[in-house]
Amino acid sequence: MDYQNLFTQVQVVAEPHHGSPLTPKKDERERTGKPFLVHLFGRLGNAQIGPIYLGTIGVASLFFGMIGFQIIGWNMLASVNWDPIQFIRQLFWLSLDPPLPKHGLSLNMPLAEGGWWMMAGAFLTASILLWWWRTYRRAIALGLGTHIAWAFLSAIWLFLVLGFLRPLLVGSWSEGVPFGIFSHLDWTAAFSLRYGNLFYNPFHMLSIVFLYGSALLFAMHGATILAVGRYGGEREIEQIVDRGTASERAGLFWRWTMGFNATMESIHRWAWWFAVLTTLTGGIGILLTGTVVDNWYLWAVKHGVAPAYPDVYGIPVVDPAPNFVPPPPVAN
Ligand code: 07D
Ligand code: 07D
Repeated sequence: MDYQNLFTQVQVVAEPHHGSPLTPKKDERERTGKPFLVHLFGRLGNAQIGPIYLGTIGVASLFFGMIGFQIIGWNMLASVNWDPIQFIRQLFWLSLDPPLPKHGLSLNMPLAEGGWWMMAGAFLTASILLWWWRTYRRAIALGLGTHIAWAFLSAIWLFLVLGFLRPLLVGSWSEGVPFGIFSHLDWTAAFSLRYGNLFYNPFHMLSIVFLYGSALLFAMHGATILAVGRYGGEREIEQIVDRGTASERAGLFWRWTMGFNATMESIHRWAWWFAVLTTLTGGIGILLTGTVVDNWYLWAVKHGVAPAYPDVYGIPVVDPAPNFVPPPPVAN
């Protein structure tokens, strides 16, 4: 029978191992927990669970993350009058919103007018930055390069632009993203509309190129390695140095079909750059919006990217936003 490697997998079961030895520095601990095997996990990945490294930074990150998560959750529960049934029913529609626009960049506003959002944001940001530090320090401790940490930092860059840096530049925390499943989608759609259609933002275009490219590369790479699994292609290192190996066949396939092929090393460099550039270019695009460019459609018309609307009424299209006069508040 042929070895088909799409749903089937080889589960190598060995005596649980503590992992390569560490030489802990002064402020470092050992990995904790007695490792054990779970067959079902072995069907997805490695069957061994633990030991895990619980350093000060990791514990602090989890602690801050829990606080941020709790602030969001309890605010959502309060918004449905502390009714647990409605909390579950409406969960995807519930939201903890950023401060009211009148508070600008103030750090002192009522909790119900954005104070809770500020706190949740601060705790979640602390948690994410501490987790970043953990990925950096654990890599060094294992003798690895720090590639994972720098890739993660690219995602954190977009996260900080969305919730911190752009609001800071335009002078209002109210520009930040709400915490909520559907409310953050509404924010995304409203943001695009408010700034004249994000499709015309060239950095949004670049971000999409790298997002789609990441999916394509991932599919090609995953499929290629599975396809040469029958020759032991996933055992990369011993494959690279010989002829007729899975690795050489994997390359040859693409050279035959496309005329050009990656190498065992370069494919991972491509993947890294595509993923990293998705959020790197994205963050640039968001930071330019409302700061350098107010309306991406008009920007695109000006630069010959988009055609102007036909001149039907004899008056040119202007950005409606700066001329918008909000209606007077309605008494309730
Ligand atoms: C598969 C790895 C696992 C990660 C998961 C996410 C939470 C949030 C909620 C505390 C690929 C865990 C989710 C911890 C819990 C609360 C209130 C990663 C994988 C499973 N979004 N977004 C989602 C975030 C932004 C957009 C889903 C985060 C921008 C659109 C999930 C951020 C804009 C769509 C989610 C963030 C935007 C989503 C699935 C931060 C522009 C969808 C995510 C920190 C980029 C999709 C209902 C996923 C969806 C979706 C989380 C930011 C747009 C809830 C944490 C502001 C258009 N986003 N998002 O699988 O189904 O990622 O929404 O910046 O269609 Mg989002
Ligand atoms: C959000 C990085 C932060 C995440 C971090 C993770 C936790 C979870 C979980 C323990 C995702 C923290 C994790 C807290 C812990 C557990 C379980 C990465 C994030 C640090 N767009 N759009 C993009 C497309 C439109 C809009 C990027 C497509 C419309 C806005 C991407 C289409 C409008 C923004 C993209 C489309 C619009 C974006 C996101 C099509 C809405 C952004 C890349 C086909 C009507 C963001 C420059 C990413 C951006 C963004 C794709 C359409 C709005 C390429 C394919 C026109 C406001 N869009 N978009 O990786 O960077 O996000 O824009 O229509 O801000 Mg868009």
